[in-house]
Amino acid sequence: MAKDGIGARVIRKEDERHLHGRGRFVSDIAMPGLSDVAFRRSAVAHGRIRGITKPAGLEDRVFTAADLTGVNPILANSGIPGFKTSNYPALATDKVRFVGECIAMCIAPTRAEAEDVAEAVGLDIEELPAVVDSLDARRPDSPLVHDEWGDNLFLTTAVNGDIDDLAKTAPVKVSRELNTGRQCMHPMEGKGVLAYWDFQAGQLVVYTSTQVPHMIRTGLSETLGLDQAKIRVIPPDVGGGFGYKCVLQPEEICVAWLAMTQRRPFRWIEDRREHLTAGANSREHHYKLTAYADERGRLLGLDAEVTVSVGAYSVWPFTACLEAAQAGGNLPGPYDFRVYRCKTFSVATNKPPFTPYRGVARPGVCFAIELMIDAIAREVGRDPMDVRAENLVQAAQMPYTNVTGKHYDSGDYPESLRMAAGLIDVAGVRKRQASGEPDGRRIGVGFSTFTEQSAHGTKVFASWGIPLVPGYEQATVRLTPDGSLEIRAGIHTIGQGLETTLSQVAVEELGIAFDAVRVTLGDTASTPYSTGAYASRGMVMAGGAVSRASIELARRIRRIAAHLMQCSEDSVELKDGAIYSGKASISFADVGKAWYLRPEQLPDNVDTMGLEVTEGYKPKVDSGVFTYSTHAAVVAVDEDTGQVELLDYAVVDDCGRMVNPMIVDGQLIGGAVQGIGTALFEESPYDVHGQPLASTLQDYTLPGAFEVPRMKMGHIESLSPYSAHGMKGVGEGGAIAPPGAIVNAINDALKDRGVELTRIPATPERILEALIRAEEKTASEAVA
Ligand code: MCN
Ligand code: SMO
Repeated sequence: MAKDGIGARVIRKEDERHLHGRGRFVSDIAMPGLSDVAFRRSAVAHGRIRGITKPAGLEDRVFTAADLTGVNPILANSGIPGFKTSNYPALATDKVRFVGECIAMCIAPTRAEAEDVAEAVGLDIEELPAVVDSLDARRPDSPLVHDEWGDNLFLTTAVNGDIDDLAKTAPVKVSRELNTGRQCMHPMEGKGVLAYWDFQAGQLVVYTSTQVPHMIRTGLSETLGLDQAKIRVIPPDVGGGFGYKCVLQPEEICVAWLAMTQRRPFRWIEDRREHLTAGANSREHHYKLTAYADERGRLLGLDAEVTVSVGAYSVWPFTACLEAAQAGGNLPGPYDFRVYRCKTFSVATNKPPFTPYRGVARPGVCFAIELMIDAIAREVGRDPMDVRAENLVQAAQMPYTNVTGKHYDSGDYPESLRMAAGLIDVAGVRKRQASGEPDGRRIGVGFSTFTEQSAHGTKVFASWGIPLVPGYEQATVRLTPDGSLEIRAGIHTIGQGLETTLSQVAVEELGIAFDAVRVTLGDTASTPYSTGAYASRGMVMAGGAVSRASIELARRIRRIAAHLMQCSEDSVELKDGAIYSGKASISFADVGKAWYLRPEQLPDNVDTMGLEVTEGYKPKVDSGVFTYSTHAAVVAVDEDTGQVELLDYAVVDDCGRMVNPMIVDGQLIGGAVQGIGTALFEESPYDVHGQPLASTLQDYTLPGAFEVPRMKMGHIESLSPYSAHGMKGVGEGGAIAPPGAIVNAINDALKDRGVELTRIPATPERILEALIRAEEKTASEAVA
């Protein structure tokens, strides 16, 4: 391994500026003549717009749909037959379909003044009955979110495994209904966008807090009707994205339109209330599952119905059907069974559109299948850990193609379970459980294991039916005349450390010093096209591109160096920040100087391609590379208050070759904290009229330091045969497993009380309710 290359725990490059408060986020950008934008948003979940009145004297400060002539709505169409496309206008036209939908855009020198203008806008809206619950939305008599559809179904899909025969013969049958709560993402920095017209370049310049700058350029071009060459998108520092910032947002279109038409700078910065009520929504799933097993709890088949409440509109480019497609495809998880039937329903409701969120569908499916595994174990009277271990795909079966055709490339799933059990000392916990806690609380232990498709290829994305299919990744590497290295890639760093890890890949291939590497990401004017950072693809895809480009650059450097050192190219070695041939050495600067500044000294056989290389990475196998993980939780439950304390928590993960093990740990811990939020705290509830009930962080509980235990980390490094250096993705995984592990642990703690929770977040209120219900049931059985 090169010093500071792949595998090194290098301190992150980006932290120098962030820890000193010198990062530059959208709201840090000052510009002469900048106007702020505030939106007048719908206060009703469903309504017909009868009239909008601009406040007298302020007409030129207010813009409505009628002003946005020539602006196309967001049309996130899917190629899948039967998918209904929603017409998502940047500003509402005839109807509003969720609380928070943008109706009017108001401008002023400051945000406070812009908000005053927004409040003065007169709205005449006829309120209509709202559709809030996803199962209600499926009923034939439900109000319609989109009148012309005739129902509320964006899409239904079906996988028709032969489950009926199995249902007749299987010795064990377990049925459950499970629910996951609706959630927000809460990056530290909310969404933000600033746009101006650059007269010199003849371009609309859009600074936006995004994971996907090149895609935003494509999306703005389509909605604004402006050539892509006339749009430059620059993502400054991004304070977390988590999926929320990988779709085109109406506010982005509005602010860009203002700058395009008025030719001066405008910006909108999302506030926390906008984030909570109008912005990011995700995670809300309903499952109806029946599992069939043998007497030992060996899973034979699964019959599933998944309903996702995807909100009012389809987001671009990931659409309203990605979540359910992922749910249906991933529900079988890391388990080895061959019969699967699954119907999915992506239903429109009067809630904000559904955006991808770290893990995309898999926190839900992992919760669902992991609770089923424990339920089966209880049904057959065995320890859930043993039943889980026997059902997992075994190491000897690798590579393994599962019941939905996913190709698990490498690894030892049961070993991750054994390691996690060791880290939390499961035997010790069982002993402690048997002897009882001195404070009367009940303790329990739970596991959850998943496998996660990462860095998948074009065919997989295309099969999900999305309007823009993510392709390959590209990167440019360039040696400068003074021997530094510049990396340019169209992907962006959003907190996950790519500036550092892409540098490490280049260091590994080129032997150049880590500090000599500079990374520019995301600016559409200076980086090759990329679809961006999402789907845990950055390391494998952009890392793969940097690797290939660096290998080619190394070849070119060797040729020039061989001439300068008068040796054969084969004897040239790039290592430890210099260029060697035996004991002789020259610097990277010597090569840079020779090519750029003194080319007359180079022989004719040095090709003219120079010291700048752009290369791409395309997954070898379209199904991508599969990371897997087991989380283990030990909880204490207080039966009087319903409070859950996490006593111990372990994460064992295999993301192939870790480029920076410190960053990998950070990714896993950060993800797990979000997963703990999903499991125990976070929810965006809505009342029957579609009014959001959590509009401040007082109503929406995020886990803080007190709620999160010190996590124990374990790693397996089984290299993927399909990626550069055997890397696999890791960005999302941490968030996937906590709900399954934690709720299994709570159910384990309360099993003697006849309690089994099936809904998250598992709040104290829900736990107390379940305890009371179980008590009532026991009492009524005693009477009978
Ligand atoms: N890495 C590594 N070795 C590997 C794999 C990854 O060192 N074998 C490091 C790399 O620095 C890489 C990071 O871990 O950038 C995450 O890896 P990867 O799985 O390739 O994910 P991406 O780079 O594509 O990042 C996106 C991913 C997603 S989809 C979400 S959602 C998410 C996440 O990363 N959002 C994040 N992690 C986040 N972390 C922060 N701080 N903020 C977010 O918004
Ligand atoms: S939700 Mo991550 O941006 O794929």
